[in-house]
Amino acid sequence: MPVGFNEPLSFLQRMTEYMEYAHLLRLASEQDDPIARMQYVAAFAVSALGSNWERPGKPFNPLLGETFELERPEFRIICEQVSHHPPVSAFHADSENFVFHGSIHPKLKFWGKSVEIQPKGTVTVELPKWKEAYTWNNVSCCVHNIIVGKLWIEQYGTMEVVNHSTGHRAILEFKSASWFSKDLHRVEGFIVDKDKKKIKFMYGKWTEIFRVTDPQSYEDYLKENAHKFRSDDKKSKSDKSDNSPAHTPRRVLAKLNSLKVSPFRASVSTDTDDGPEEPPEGDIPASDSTFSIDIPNSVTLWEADQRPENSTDYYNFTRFAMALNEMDDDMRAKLCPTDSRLRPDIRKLEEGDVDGAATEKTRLEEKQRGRKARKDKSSKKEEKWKPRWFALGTNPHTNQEDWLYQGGYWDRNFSQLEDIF
Ligand code: CLR
Repeated sequence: MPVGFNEPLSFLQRMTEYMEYAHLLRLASEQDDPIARMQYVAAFAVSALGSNWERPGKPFNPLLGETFELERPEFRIICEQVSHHPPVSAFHADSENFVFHGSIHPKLKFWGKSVEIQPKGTVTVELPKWKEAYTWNNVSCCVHNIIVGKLWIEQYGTMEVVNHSTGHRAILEFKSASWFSKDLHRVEGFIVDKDKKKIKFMYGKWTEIFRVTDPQSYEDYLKENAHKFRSDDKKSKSDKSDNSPAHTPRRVLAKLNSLKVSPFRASVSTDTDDGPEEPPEGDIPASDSTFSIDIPNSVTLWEADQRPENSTDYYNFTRFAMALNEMDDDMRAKLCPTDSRLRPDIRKLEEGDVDGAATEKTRLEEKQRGRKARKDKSSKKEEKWKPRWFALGTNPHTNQEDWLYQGGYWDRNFSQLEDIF
């Protein structure tokens, strides 16, 4: 793929954008009530996706062993590319109040006009003060109009945030715009307790805002506004006029139905995996931005920061993204030599040198292939490559395979690292 599709960030840096609203995890840890904690953890999970709005730039594939670190007042994070085929990126963030870690292996599927990305892997938040762990999965992502037209991103599917200590769950449905354009970017769902009783209704848009209210206020609101919910949406497909979500695997729907917390008011889709639905006109569907965004008795948990004015000149970056390549002299002196900030191709693209970036990218990829060929030839076990900061293990909360941080990065002993750039 030509560098022209790229944005001057590595996927490790893009992943770090999850942390933009890390204060929500601090707020979670400050709440005495487990439901209030769940509200903030769920808000964090939604906020982590906010930076993807209007961000169709392709981040650079991290090189094997590439790392990225970021220190901010609210947290510090270390990421490493732990596998190249298939690509897996692991991260571990910590602070006084929380630990946040996980790994992502994005699976890409090309559907002709669009590309669908399933970010496999679980993420975990630990709140040591409460001895609690929360886990959730990432939802799918689709980039539309990859051949012609304006690129746009949607995220859809079911996210289930589980508190493993109390059994509370936040089950959130990210809606696909291919059913009702008014659903563009909408997220909604319930917090349920271990007996599946609905405790809170949460709703908003992953691009803008996330709010919470009580289930009764939501029910009343639905009754009062019943006329607005009739399927008079011109863009919706007549043969699919129920508002069951596209893309939701049957398994998940069955589960939601059995839990009786289905946030959608219609029958279950029997759609099989036949690719993302294209909106009728191919363009970005227009969304009614005020549509049920103001349900009585709501509290706003998260609101996206406005993008800076020059954002459109800089790959639609958020203010947070704009700072990710920053490197002053102090930092350069202590930085790990495998850090994304030191990648020459990304640096060249950031400086506007597209051809130089392409040349460097090719050089780095060839160097990586050479490294791999040498290792494959070598029979000695100790010469096989293994990640420096993470190791494959079992996540104690999910009992699933996970990449776990082995510690030590912040001691900044960076000897015996391979030269990857
Ligand atoms: C979305 C949020 C998930 C993690 C994740 C994984 C893969 C990322 C995706 C996010 C955002 C969109 C993304 C994708 C990889 C490639 C794709 C960056 C961060 C870009 C937009 C693809 C561009 C394709 C060109 C043909 C235009 O939790």
